Amino acid sequence: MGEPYYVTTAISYPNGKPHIGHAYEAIATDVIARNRKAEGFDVRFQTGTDEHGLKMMQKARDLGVTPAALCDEMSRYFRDMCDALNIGYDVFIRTTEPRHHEATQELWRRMEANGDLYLDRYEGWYSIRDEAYYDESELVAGEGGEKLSPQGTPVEWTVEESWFFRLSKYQDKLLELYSSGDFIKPESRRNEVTRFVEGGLRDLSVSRTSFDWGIKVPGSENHVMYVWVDALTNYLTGLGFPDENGDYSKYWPANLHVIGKDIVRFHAIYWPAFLMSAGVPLPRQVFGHGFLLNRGQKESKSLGNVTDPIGLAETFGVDALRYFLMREVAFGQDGSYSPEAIVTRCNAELANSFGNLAQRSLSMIFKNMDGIVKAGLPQTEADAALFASVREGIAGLRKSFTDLAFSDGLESWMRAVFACNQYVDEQAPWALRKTDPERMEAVLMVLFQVVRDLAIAVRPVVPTAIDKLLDQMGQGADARDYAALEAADWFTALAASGYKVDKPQGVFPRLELPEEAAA
Ligand code: ME8
Repeated sequence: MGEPYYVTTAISYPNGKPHIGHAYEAIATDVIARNRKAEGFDVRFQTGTDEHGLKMMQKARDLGVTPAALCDEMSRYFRDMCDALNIGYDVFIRTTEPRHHEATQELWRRMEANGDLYLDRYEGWYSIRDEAYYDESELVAGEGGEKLSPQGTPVEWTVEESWFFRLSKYQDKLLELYSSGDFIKPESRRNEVTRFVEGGLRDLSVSRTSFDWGIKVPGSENHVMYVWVDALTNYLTGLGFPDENGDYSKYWPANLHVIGKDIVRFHAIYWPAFLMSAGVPLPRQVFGHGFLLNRGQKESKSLGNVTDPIGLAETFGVDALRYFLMREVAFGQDGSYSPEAIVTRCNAELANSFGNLAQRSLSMIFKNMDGIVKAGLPQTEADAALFASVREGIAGLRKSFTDLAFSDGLESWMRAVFACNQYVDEQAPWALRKTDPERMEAVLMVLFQVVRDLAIAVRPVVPTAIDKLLDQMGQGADARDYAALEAADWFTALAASGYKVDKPQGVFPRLELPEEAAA
């Protein structure tokens, strides 16, 4: 097994069904996990649901059910979404699990032992929706002049006895963390957080007495912990913390927390401060991705434009949705989607360019060579040039994916696909069939090899379709990682095995715009 690599998504609030933002984050993180696996890492991938807090309690009360029953029901939708989108997580964590209570209480005890927790009174503007207190200066005015949080959610003046965390003590250490290395990405978010922390940090209220749907504060049982202390600790719980043997010793500190831009503050300020206080090593990176908009607009129940991501995957196919999101949106920035954009992008790149290249190549081998794979045919300069272009395109993809620049990586891959299609047009194997059948065979064998390499390269993004394609190319299920790209003798070995290509089945169908979307 390779070097450990631990990656997480945020854990979702299951107070509604999963939306496209949840799907986007899960897909992006799954692509990262599959890419790291392909690169030879020993990957651990965790996702889950964040089930405590006032919001869940109120929702359960409105529905006349217990919070626990509501959480069971709602968390299921998030697991189902992961299944529907081919999200290959290793651990799905729920914060209502007993092991999570234990882990969080242990983290609390360690922060307390370090002298960072004290009891006081809290007054301030609290947003239930954001589960956060805001400073007067941060509030904005609503349309009717009412006070709203910076996220536009209602706030209420709240007074309660509370435990406090000495966040102010960590200001310098946090600034040092941001300035050295890559803790916060992308750069724009690092700058935002740095400016915020430079403005001064106040101690943080970390317990509530006004409700009880949460994790009890050890030794202070009328308090439940602030939901963010609870939620952030999930990243440790899933590794067995506080047991520091086993998975924890292998995978902590996490390599990457993938989260959306609205919760960067919690992950880049509170989380490292809690960990510093508890004497736990810090994760290496927090990446704040952008928001996904529906035709440029935020989805909301009142606009009636909320999209069910599972429905999108059913309409266009899981792989097409995954490809679209990774290709269309520059990771880190906001992006927009629409049925037209999905159809246009996927037809141009997956169906017409790569899908067609693969299908044409395998069909010609099947028809004109009885499907036989032949090694050792003479090569021309054009062949060598194509191999070089494909190598370069794949190297570009790998480099960009390592930097989490997925759209750039796929663009580099597409350039190699275009080079292949241009090669097919120039070599015109259908014409060679009559004039120079030997050369035709050589051309088709070049195509077989480059299609295989391009397929392996893009597999983390569109795993199902690529596996179907590689199955038709005699590629072993255990030889689809990037190490296979460097295997020198795979092609001669395949030819020597007597492998024959069967009548190929296309794996990237052309998409149609559904009628209701076209109307
Ligand atoms: O914030 N586009 O949960 P959540 C892209 N429980 N990403 C989006 C998005 C959109 N339109 N809307 C939300 C929480 N997200 C907490 C996290 S982690 C210890 C606790 C992202 O269900 C959002 O930024 O509101 C977050 O990363 C994730 O979806 C879950 O959001």
